[in-house]
Amino acid sequence: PHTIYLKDYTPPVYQVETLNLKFELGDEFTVVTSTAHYQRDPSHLGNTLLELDGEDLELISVQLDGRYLQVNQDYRLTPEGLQILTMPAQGSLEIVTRIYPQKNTALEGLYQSSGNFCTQCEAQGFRKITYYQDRPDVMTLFTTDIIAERAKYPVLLSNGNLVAAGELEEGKHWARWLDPYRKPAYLFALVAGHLKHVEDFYTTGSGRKVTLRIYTEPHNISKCEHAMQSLKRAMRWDEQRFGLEYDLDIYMIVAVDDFNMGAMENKGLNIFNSKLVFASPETATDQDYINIESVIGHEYFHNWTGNRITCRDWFQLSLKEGLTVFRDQEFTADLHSPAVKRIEDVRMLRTFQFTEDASPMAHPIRPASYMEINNFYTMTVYEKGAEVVRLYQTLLGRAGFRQGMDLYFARHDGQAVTTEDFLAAMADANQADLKQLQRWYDQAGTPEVKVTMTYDATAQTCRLHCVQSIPATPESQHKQPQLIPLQVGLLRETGADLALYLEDQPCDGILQLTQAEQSFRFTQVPEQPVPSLLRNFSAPVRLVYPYTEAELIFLMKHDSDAFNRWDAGQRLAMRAFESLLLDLKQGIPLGLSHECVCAWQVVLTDENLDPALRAEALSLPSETDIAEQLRPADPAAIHQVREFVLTTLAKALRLDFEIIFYRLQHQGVYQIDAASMGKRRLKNVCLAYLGHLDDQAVPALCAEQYAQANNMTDALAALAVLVDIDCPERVAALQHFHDRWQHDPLVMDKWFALQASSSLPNTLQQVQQLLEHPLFDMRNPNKVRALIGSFALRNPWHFHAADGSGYAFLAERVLWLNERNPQVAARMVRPLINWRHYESGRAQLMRGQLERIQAHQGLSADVYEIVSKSLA
Ligand code: DPP
Ligand code: ZN
Repeated sequence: PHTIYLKDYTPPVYQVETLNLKFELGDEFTVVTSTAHYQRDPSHLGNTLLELDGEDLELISVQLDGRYLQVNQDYRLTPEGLQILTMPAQGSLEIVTRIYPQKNTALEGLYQSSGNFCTQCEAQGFRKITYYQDRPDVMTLFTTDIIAERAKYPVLLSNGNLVAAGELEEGKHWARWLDPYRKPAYLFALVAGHLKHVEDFYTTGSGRKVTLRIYTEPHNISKCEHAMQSLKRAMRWDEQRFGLEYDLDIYMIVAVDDFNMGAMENKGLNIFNSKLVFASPETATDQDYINIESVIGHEYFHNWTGNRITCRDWFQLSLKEGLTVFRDQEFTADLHSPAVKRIEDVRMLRTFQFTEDASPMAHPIRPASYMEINNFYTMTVYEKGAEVVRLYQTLLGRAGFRQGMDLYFARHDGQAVTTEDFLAAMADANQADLKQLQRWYDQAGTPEVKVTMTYDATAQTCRLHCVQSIPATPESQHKQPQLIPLQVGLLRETGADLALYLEDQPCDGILQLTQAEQSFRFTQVPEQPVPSLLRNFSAPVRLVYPYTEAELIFLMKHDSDAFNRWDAGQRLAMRAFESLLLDLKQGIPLGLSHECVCAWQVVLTDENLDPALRAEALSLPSETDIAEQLRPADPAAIHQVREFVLTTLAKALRLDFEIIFYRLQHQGVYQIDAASMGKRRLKNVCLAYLGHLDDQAVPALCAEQYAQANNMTDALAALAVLVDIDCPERVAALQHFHDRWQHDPLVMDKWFALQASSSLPNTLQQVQQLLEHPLFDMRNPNKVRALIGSFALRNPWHFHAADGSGYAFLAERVLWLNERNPQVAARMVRPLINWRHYESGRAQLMRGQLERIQAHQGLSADVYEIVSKSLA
């Protein structure tokens, strides 16, 4: 595999005016006829070479303006595709290829899922369908003809509008779709199969009526209502918040069971992992409901940020993904609780993106090079990318951000552009100098901001001294300071916020860090305050401040910023873990301070606090978070101290947990509004704590909740507690769940995932046995993620077993997947790559498995890139 560099970008020599695709879908193979009108860029006078990408294609014929071309004379086949050697300034190329969708296990290009045809073309799947310039800066008008047997494939779909359809001989039929918007090949989609749909309508702000359809296999048709309502909410929200309306007469979503990612925003024809469409109270958790709404929103929002304005090249991926994740985050925040959404997003960012940013795969949100672009659909490009978009809004305000968006659309609608274009639109619309923000796009690594405070009682001033630094990462050792908006508050002894004056000027609390070291002096500060720093997580940085335990407890109680009130609790827990780990090492008996216990009691029992926020506060940093922050990590010790803290809190606050649990126990009819979800969340957090008590009553309590539950959230929460306890109730409930849900693959994913995350001693053995379970299927990405992904990512204690058994297991699965689905294989190998963060015994074992994978013959580019970079 070779490396591709951003600096080598050159515009395409030929543009495509129109593209006609004809698919003859067959039982063994599919014949694709593509007819494209090419037009050479006038600036390229002499160039007659037209390079088309193609992979795994059987070429049948090539015609140029009606004349058959001869191999080696008129065209050449290369490992990357097809070169037309004598391409005139304009001409029509008809290329016929044969492909084998039924044998496509990589799930890229055209493939089958449950016997139906579907496509996944982003990033470079289109080249597995036909020879074409498979790059996002080549945009054209697509017309698609689909021909198939009517009995097997009654539904034939592609992008745009259905313009004609008819019958053919031998029981076949056809349909023609025309997409009136120019688009790159990665947004092409085709679906053919035995599908049913639900239909609804949406009237846009300007009064156009849009048909909305969700297509599924017939047996799932009853589970699409939530997705449909989510789509309508998303359409309304984008009009209200950004003035953006949908632009076609029909919007279709198709749910498929076999899908590498979450969902895909193909123009007018989204294809979704069924996990992100189907919901009913009995089968989907509250989190599933929220995820569905957010991903339906995400793909819908792409219609403007991604489709109408797309990326010039794949280095610009964050242009559409960071922006669209930001938009879906705002959508969820506006519809539910902004504070809860912010906390959850930051929790995920810190757990997974910070880890990635400190790994050998660290890359800027706009990478400068890649081997396999599929490896860059990352937490960094998506989630950190969204944080960088958020920086504009924090700096410019909502109104200023909206002006920037408006200018971005006015300037670039219909174009393929770069992140610089986005920055320029934001800056120009606000007459702001945002040049320094560019560094966020080019430098990898999580910035660290160290703050210290000095208070001068005589002058009544308070100085915050800020030092920023960015760790070395593979792409550069020496970093330039970035523009970091640091939102702060100063708390009085009463807990109230002081009015802020910077050098006697009123201040909104957002400090702009632009230099490596900087001081800010607040005046008119009558008493020594406690600083609240990085409020609402105003930038994706690690904030370091020498807080005392007492100050953190004070902030937990009083901070007016809900995010920081939560974060103070997380910091308090992290301090406790750190000192307990030291005690454990030195053989000192473990203990948790009385003040700490009381601090959590105060939060738990604060009836004025939103139950969801109480639940968040009681959800302590995960073992993965601790490993990430306290290196070199010893996963066994981390597990031990974290369990110690949970058990100590459970014992000390047992009565409170029980009171709250019983009070919230029965809620009647299942509802998915934010308030009901918050109550269920708090109740189930209480149950999880009670699960840490060594008490006979606990399994019975869980078994009862499991049996009584009228919704999946409560059933699963009870089962999750049982799964960590070796008791007859565990066996019975797992068996019951299996028998009840064996017909539903998505629910069974939960059953596999639960067992893979169990803390009981024989978990790896159990996981290995489950690989043989008749309902398990290594070819289905959801199953792989449920069983193997959960074990490697959600069960650090067992995955990092000191004997290396977890690592060996993962490596073996990665090699199996490597042959069949490289994209998923490359995802699964990731838990090994941060081997340098672990104590030396485990580090060596992890490295050993990476070397074993590297030595394997026939390694895909996907896996090779990650493994070789990890070992470098
Ligand atoms: N572009 C897709 C998404 O993020 C990924 N396949 O929505
Ligand atoms: Zn996206």
